[in-house]
Amino acid sequence: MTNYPRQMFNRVLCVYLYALFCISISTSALAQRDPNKVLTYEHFLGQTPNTGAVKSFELNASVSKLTIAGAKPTTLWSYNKKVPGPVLRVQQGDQVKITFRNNLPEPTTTHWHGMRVPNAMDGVPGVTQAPVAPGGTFVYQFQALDAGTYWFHPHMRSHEQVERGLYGVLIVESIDDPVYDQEWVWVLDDWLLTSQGAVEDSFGVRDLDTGGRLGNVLTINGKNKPAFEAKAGERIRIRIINASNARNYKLDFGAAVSNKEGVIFAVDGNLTALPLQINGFEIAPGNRIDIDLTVPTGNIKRIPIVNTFFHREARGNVSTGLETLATINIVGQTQTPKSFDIPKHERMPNWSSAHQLPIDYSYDFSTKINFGFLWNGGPTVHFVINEKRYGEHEVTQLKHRKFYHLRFTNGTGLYHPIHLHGMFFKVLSRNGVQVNEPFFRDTALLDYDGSIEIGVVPVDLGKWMLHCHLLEHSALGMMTLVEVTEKSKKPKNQSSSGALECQN
Ligand SMILES: [Cu+2]
Repeated sequence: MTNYPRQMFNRVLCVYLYALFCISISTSALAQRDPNKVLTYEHFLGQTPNTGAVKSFELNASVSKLTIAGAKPTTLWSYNKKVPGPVLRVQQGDQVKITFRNNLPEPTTTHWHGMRVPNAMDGVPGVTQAPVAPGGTFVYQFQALDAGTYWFHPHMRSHEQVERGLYGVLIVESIDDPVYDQEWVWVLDDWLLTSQGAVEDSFGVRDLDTGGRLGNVLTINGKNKPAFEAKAGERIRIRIINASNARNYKLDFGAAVSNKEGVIFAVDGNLTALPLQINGFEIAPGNRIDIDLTVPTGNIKRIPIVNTFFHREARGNVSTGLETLATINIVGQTQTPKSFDIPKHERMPNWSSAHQLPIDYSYDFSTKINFGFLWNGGPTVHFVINEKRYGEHEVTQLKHRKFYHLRFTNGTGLYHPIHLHGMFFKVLSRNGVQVNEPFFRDTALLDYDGSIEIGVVPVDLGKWMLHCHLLEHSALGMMTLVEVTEKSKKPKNQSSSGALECQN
C-alpha cells in the first residue's frame, strides 16, 4: 500500500513526459516537414467559390483538311475542326461538362493539362479510363477549382496525336481577374512540314531516338509570324501555351518593353507572388505563362517577339534560336494606360529551407539501349526513369496534405520537361543551387545533365502520371505513376512510440 502513491506519481509523470515528448515531436516534425508551417493546400490555393453554373461543351476529334501556316489545305487531326482547337472558357467554381466524341481512326483520350480534376477525369488510358475507341464518346465532368490558363490534349500516342494538331485551350476565369483592354491567347507550336505544306509523316522511328521532333515552321495559333494590333497605352493580357512536342521557348519582347511594361504574372495557371521578367523565362512543352503587357507609348510602331531559346541541331531545314514568332503593330490613338495592380499570389509559401529536408523520392531520367529493336529499324533506345520504362515501376506512394521533397536527375544530354498530373509543385533547387521560384507550376524543364528538386503537397487522391512532356520521350517509356492516398489512420491499441512506454 505504501508504494501505491509513488506508483501513481510515476505513472502520471510518465504520461506527462510522454505527452510532452509527443507534442515536441509533432511540432518539430511539422517545422521540419514544412518550414513555414503551411500545410493545408487550401491555405495557399484559396477556396473555390461555387457558382452553381454548369458549362457544357461538345468536343469532337476528327481528321480533316485544314490550313496550317498559310500553306495549302492539308490533313490535320483536330478538335472541332480547328487548329488550335476551341478555347473553352469557364468561371472558377463552375461545373464543366465536356462531351467528347472520337472520330479519329484510332483510340484516344483527353487530358486536362494542369487542371486539378477528379482522378477518373484525368484522361490517362489504362489508369483513369479506358481508351475512347473510334466512334466512341466519353463525358468529362469536373469543377473548375483553380483560375488560370490550361490546355487539353490526348494522352494516347500523344507524340503523334498532339503533333498532328490535337490540342485546345481551357481558360478558367476568376471574378478577381482585372479587365484588360484586350486578351490574347497564343498557342505556340512548331510543325515539321514537307515542301508541300503537309505534316511530315514519319512519326516514330526518326524522331524517337533524339531530343524529340522539332519542326521547321513555328506558329502561333496556326499562323507563321502572325501580327497583332494594339494601341499604345493599351493593357493586354497574353495567355501563352507551349503545345510543341519538344521545342522550348524563351520570349524576348525587345528593348521597347521594359520589365515594368511587360511582366509574367502567372505560370502554369498559377499566379506568381511577384511579377517575373519575360526575357529568359523558359517555356517548356506543356508550360503556360500569362503576361501583363502595357503597350509602350512613344515612337515605337512595332514590337517583334523573338524566341531566344537555342536548340541544338535538329533534322531538316530547321533554324534554331532567334526566331521571330510574332509582331505587335502599334496602331491608332494612344490611350491612357489602365491603372490596376498586377494580379499576384497572396499566399505563396516560401519553403526557403525545404531543400535541406531529406529527399523522399529520387527519379533519374536516362536512356537504355533497346536491343529488341536493333535489327528491325525500330527505336534503338528506351527513355527510362530509374532504369525502368513505364509499366515496370512500383507506384510511388504519397499521402495527401503531406509535404514531399522530390529530386529529378538527368543522365542524358537532352532536355526533359517534367510534368506531374493532379498537383502543383514548387522548384526548390536547380543543379544543386537553391532557387526561390515565387510560384507553383506543373511542368519544369530539367536541363541536360542537370537536376531539379521540388516541393509538393499533393491533395487530390488517385493515381497521377509523372512523366517527361517531351512527347517522343514519354512514348518511349519516360513515364511513371504516383498514388496519392489519405493518411493512414493509426490502428487501435498500437503505441506510436514503444521506446517511451512506461515500464512500471
Ligand atoms: Cu524527356
